[in-house]
Amino acid sequence: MKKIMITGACGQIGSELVEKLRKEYGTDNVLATDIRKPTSSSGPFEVLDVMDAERMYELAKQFGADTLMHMAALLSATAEKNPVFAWNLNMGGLMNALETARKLDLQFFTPSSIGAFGPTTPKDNTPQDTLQRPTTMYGVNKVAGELLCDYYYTHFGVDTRGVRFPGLISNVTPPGGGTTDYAVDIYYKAVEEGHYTSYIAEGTYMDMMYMPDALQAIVDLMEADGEKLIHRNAFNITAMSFAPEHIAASIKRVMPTFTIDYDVDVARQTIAESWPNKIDDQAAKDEWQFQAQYDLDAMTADMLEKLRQKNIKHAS
Ligand code: AKB
Repeated sequence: MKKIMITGACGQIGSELVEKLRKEYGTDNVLATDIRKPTSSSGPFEVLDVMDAERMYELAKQFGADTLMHMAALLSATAEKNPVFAWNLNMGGLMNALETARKLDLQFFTPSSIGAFGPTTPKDNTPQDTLQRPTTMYGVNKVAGELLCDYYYTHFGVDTRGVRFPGLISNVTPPGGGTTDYAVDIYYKAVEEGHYTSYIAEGTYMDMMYMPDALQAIVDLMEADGEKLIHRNAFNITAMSFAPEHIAASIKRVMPTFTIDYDVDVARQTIAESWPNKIDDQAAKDEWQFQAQYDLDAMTADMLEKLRQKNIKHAS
């Protein structure tokens, strides 16, 4: 993997992935693309609407890409508000990206999500291969995307790879429009106000992961020996599973005055309840030695420290 083009490079994952890959493979070997221009760029950048198949293909060709990482997508809560647009963007963008990969023989990565599961999926230790009948448009897109990636591998030999990400927590670029975003917001509000009102109800468990582990997982999966991969796409991966009261307790261990209360948002709560409590990531561990480094308290310590440093910067 040497010449990598990324779509959705200004998003929550994309913005940090670009920096990680530039460190690993060299600044000029990573082309960042997004529909909006970043305020600053550490290397090559091109504006790209993922619905524009021709421009996507031309940019990848001109850059001499050997890898395409397709990150542009609408998240669960936003997709639910505008399902037709979500279908067009999430599926149209993915189709254009897979076609670009097929025509140029690129290695390919795109993330699926715990959103690919639904209320009839086993909730605890959710197996890698199980029932997938999601009840959200995002989930429908993710299941279709997983199948499409499998199809491009089996029918066209495209080296497609992917993971099912849990909620991702980071202190760099805020997420937008996700159901798991509360687990990011809570840290910002803890530092800014010492209090958080959660839109997700007490007792609602979801899988989560700190961003450095998510980025390392992408690199490790893409570097893994393809011969050893049985699943290729949509590997379950997780680092921790918690409910709002557990993340609050973790913050309290560092900031004893922190408080939480609840004002549940029915739309996002319904989505959360349709997702697993905790997925089983043994296949990722067996096939490409996935291992997360951060547990809840390690993540909390790092998040609070980084956000406090940022605050000091803002204040000065
Ligand atoms: C969301 O909440 O929509 C995402 C996801 C779990 O895919 N963070």
